[in-house]
Amino acid sequence: MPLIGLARPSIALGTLKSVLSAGGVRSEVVYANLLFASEIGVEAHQAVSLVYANHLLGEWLFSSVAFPGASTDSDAYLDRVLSRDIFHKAYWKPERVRELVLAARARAEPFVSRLAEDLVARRPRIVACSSTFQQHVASLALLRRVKELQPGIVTLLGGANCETVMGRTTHRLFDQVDFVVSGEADDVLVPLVRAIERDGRDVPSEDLPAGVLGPVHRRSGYPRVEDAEGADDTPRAFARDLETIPPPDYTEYFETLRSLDALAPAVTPTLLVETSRGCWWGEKHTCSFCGLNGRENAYRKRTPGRVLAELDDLSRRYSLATFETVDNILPMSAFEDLLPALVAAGRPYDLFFETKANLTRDQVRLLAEAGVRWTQPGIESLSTELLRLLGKGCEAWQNIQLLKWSRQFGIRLSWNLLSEVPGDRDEWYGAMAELLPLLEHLQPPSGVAPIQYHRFSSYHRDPARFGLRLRPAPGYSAVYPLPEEDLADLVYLFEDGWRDTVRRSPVLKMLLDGPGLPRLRQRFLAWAGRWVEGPVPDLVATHAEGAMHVRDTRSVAPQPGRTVTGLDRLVLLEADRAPLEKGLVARLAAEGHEEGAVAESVERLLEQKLALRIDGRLVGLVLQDPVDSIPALESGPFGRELPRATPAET
Ligand code: B12
Ligand code: SF4
Repeated sequence: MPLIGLARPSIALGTLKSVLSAGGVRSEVVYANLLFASEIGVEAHQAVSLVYANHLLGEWLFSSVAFPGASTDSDAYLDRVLSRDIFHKAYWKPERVRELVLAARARAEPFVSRLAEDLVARRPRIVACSSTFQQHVASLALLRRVKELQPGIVTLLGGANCETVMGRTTHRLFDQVDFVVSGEADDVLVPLVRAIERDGRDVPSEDLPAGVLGPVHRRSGYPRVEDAEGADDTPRAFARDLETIPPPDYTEYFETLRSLDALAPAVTPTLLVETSRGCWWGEKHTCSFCGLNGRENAYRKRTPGRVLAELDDLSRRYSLATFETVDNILPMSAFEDLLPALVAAGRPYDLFFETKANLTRDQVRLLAEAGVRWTQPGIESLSTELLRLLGKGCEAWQNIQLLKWSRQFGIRLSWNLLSEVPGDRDEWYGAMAELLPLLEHLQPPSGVAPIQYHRFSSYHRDPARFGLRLRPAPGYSAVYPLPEEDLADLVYLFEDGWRDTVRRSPVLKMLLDGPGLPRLRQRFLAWAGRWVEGPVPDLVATHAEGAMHVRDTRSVAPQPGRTVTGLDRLVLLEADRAPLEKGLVARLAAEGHEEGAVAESVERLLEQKLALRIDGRLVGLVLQDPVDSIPALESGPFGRELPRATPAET
């Protein structure tokens, strides 16, 4: 269902279709997100999608269809959204967005009615929706209409929005939903469908697999389990063995896209593939802001043989060689098996992976050689103090090393600097701001973004520990006609009441904000500006006859070129590995260099801004010629929706 990106087939529905088919159950997938986007136009779809998620604009489009009779003040809601959404303003004038959004909302009701009629005409036994991101309200609207048209049809809902308590609350509040699957449906769907075939809606609770909620629970009470901390929770289904789950079937996605004249030319699709589930890091230390997998982080992975076969099969079936993996984190074993196998196969695919940030130089090079030219390494910060608060398990110097090697080997990064981290100190942002100009030749983050509060994160589970007063993001109250207690159990995004008050009050902001964070934002803009306007700054060395010739086009460059020789050259070469400074001095002294001379050499390199000192280490910043080019934004393994409005008069 709408509203979700257009350039990717659903790996959840593609997989479940294959699971059903393997279990002897016939099913069809309907890409209602594509159908709706084709009706409202790509521009309107983008205008809605680009709005900050906490406003819930995609959900709001369908709220009057899901909850007819509920009163909403559209003008007040849109005024609030349009006045606060900064990103948006770069692309469209607010009046244009209002016009597009209102036109799209007016189409929601007829769209849902027609879709429901079409589905009912196909005479299904079960109608099911997948709900992640902002697909919940449109799904509730559709299932409601289907029930009105044909009360005998059994309805089913699953997806990230149905994880544990959210699934239970959805089921408790909305009786157009007969069954909810909380968690991973791969192993439970076929038994559930068989039980429904046998008993209809009246499947007894003992026949419902763990993680499935049914009408019986409305009468007998919902199943409960204790979570890891002993708190009351709702069960989630869990697939133990990824190897037994068949590859996804994306047939309907490509058929639908091809059939929509208004959409096909504007959408460049990519393929989704899954090599692992859960998070091996989160199994031990979940990052503080992470709400992944309803806290079920148990890590499971597929064998490299299976992954390679699946890449090959999907690529041939859909004539595409671009893949976005949906793994939370790349398995470290991939450096031993999957990635070398991709190199050996001649780098046949263009791949995206989320990875841990503390990778070695050789690991980064291997990623690039294997065709992983775009990664999301969860950098989050260049301050070790902040990284500690965030529970990232790495230090600032490691993140800088990753930035350096990714530029060296031509890997594009998706990364952010997080701000407003609970427990932070403004001086840490200030210290980071001082670093940024030195890194101008490395890829800038996409922004300095305030931390978000997600359900299942440490912030959500124990707000008092972080001094937070979390409440559902304000957009939800414009979407659902529900009291805050229900919303608190239904939704995914939260805001901190106190920070929100500060953010909105210029006086409080002035009193409480220090100079560090604004300075960081300023420095980020300068950095990003140089990359957008071009030419991209360089700090690159060529080597000849025992000398290093360094070309430096950063704004902070003391001079555009210099030759580094002798001990300075030796120290700079060592600094590429970011050694502990003490160890570096001791090592070079043991090799016969005078300790004082080494220390002076270090100071000279710092002055020349060829290295920086952080976390007790000396981090060399210079890239080595030749530097591989980073793939263009438009050529990555992500799909694309075009045209995005240009920052002009639209
Ligand atoms: C890949 C991914 C992305 C990708 C692509 C997403 C896409 N459109 O496919 C990108 C990078 C774009 C992305 C972006 C974001 N993501 Co993301 N992402 C994921 C990730 C890592 C994997 C999703 C996935 O495809 N998994 C594999 C499939 C097979 O699993 P699944 O979708 O969960 O489906 C299973 C079950 O849910 C269930 N199921 C699903 N549908 C149905 C339907 C029925 C009928 C049934 C019975 C069962 C069922 O069975 C399926 C098989 O087991 C998840 C985390 C996770 N591990 O799930 C987060 C996740 C989906 N993302 C999340 C978030 C918050 C975001 C962002 C908002 C992050 C941000 N702050 O910017 C953005 C916004 C994206 C947007 N608005 O479009 C949240 C969503 C929360 C929610 N309630 O919706 C998740 C769950 C992570 C988290 N907890 O924080 N994301
Ligand atoms: S943020 Fe990433 S690395 Fe951290 S626990 Fe979540 S999935 Fe794992």
